[in-house]
Amino acid sequence: MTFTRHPLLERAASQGVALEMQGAVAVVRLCRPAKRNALNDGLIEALRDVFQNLPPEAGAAVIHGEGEHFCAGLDLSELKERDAGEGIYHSRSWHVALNAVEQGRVPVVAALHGAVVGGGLELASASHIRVADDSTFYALPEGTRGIFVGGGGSVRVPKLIGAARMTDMMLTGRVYNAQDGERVGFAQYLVPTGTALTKAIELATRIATNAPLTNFALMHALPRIAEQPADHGFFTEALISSIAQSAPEAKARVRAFLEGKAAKVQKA
Ligand code: 1HE
Repeated sequence: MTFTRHPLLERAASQGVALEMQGAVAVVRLCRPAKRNALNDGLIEALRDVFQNLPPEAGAAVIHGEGEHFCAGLDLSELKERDAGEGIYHSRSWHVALNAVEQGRVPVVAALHGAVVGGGLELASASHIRVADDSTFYALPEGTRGIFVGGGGSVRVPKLIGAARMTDMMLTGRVYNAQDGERVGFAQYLVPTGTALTKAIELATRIATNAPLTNFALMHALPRIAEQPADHGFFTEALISSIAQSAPEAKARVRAFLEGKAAKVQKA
């Protein structure tokens, strides 16, 4: 592993978010294990800076947490003195940081283990793929703490599990274990305890070999198309698919298949 040096990345590391390159994969680590990677303002700022300034050689990213848990959510010790106005700006600062994850330059794979709760679940939901190990559990304790999600959770979590399940989690404090979490749609992959990071890096390594325009279309066009009325969606799809297929790289990949030089799809 080589460490990438950039002034903002150096500052991010001092705020608790480290970046290492593994080939074309930017491996981003929350490093506040003593506080279960609870997200204070410094960590949120660091996440924003890291995802807005990924090295040009990064073709995909992985995010994971140091210690026994992925992330315990908002650092509750920072909540106590904030008034309503400050709360709005605070929530908006999370939106900027998590948008940098979701709408950045490269797809992001979250490697989950232990607690993925509150703002930690909001962060995981901003990633494009979630790989969970058997120790993972999901919760939205905001409901029992007398607060509400503020990091984009009310937009992103229902897209994964539906508004009814999210309502239940927040009203009743329901916790999903790893197996049920995969079943309801939190994670696309469920792996043995201790292997989520390896699996996430493996997936990200493969993602980094995709044509950049395909990755761009999946990150930026698909979520918008999915929210458009069907007729608008069909139109947007026609535009983005024609742009993607016009790229020289797409033509080279299709030619390679037709000439028998590219892998076939294998039976699962
Ligand atoms: C924290 C936080 C935190 C741990 N803010 N300090 N999130 C929550 O409501 C979840 C709160 N945390 C927990 O339920 C548990 O800590 C865990 C299940 C995640 C982990 O349990 P455990 O037994 O491994 O650790 P611990 O002993 O509870 O915590 C270790 C230390 O981390 C301890 O501090 P210490 O000084 O006594 O060692 C904890 O106080 C501290 N810690 N979690 C501050 N969250 C944009 S809006 C989002 C809104 C939310 O995210 S609300 C949900 C907040």
